Amino acid sequence: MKETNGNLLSSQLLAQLTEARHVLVLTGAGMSAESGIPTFRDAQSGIWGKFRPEDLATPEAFEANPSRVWEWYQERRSKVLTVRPHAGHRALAAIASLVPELTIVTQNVDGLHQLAGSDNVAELHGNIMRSKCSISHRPISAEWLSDSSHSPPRSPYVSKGLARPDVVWFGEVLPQNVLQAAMDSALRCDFCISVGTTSLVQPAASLPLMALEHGASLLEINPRETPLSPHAGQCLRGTAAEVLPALLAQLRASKKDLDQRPRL
Ligand code: BV8
Repeated sequence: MKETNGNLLSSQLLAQLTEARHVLVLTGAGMSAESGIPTFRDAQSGIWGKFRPEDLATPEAFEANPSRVWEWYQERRSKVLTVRPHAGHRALAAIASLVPELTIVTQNVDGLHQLAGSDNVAELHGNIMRSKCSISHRPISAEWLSDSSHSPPRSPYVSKGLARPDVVWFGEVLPQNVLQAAMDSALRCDFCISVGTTSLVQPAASLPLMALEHGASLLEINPRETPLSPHAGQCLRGTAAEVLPALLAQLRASKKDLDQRPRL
């Protein structure tokens, strides 16, 4: 593993990225940090300071106190509505136009990759802007929610059901179609980039290792070391909004260089 501060990909990894046919990018909460969304394990602020996210993002927490969990998500939703993608999100969307295939698999629930123009995005943990019935799991419209004075609103489908965020809580299985697509990408990709994740939450954290086991190159972008770091070909110790635009510039130059080489 080659650890470098700053933004420059090694010549070996740059060559592999330039020749890559399918790039898989796994993103975590650190990808959204510079858009102003606190990472999942950053200290919670305000009234939520006394709670750990892991203790709120569970079916048991919702069962025990639906209103507290609903209000936590309502506050996070209102934050998501105020933020925009940053240069790192836009760089990933631009890198996708330089390689034959790029898949983003995100643990984030904020929709920022799609807002930045990325279209091949697998939301492993759902999306905070969607709501569903706590029993039937059928989608509940924003209109239904806005007409309700309850917190959380009741479900329109099942009498004992409640509205809940359409996200995957700890202890819940991931949407199988999304997980299957993510695993297919991990098995097929030849270059994997892990950005802004502690690499602790499963099964997401296993994807870069699956890619590595199937011969892919592995790059980690994270200001701090993670359990994935020792397995990476290179770790760029910088932030998403700094490193990804620099990676885009390096790849553009390398692709141009490749195109100008005489065909033997
Ligand atoms: C499941 C949605 C079947 C909700 C989330 C195997 C081993 C051990 C445990 C398990 C296992 N299999 C299953 C489990 C249990 C559990 C789990 O993994 N627990 C962990 C804590 C050990 N997994 C599950 O329950 C999953 N379900 O597997 O079902 C099953 C069930 C039970 C038992 C067995 C099998 C469901 C997991 C999904 C949980 N839902 N989110 C919501 O958002 O409210 S996960 C949540 O954590 C977020 O999605 C978040 O993205 C994710 C992961 O955290 P990170 O993204 O890494 O974020 P974090 O804040 O931790 O770190 C930020 C990182 O960014 C840091 O590294 C930091 O250095 C870096 N950073 C900071 N700033 C920047 C930056 N990087 C770049 N630029 C910056 N500017």
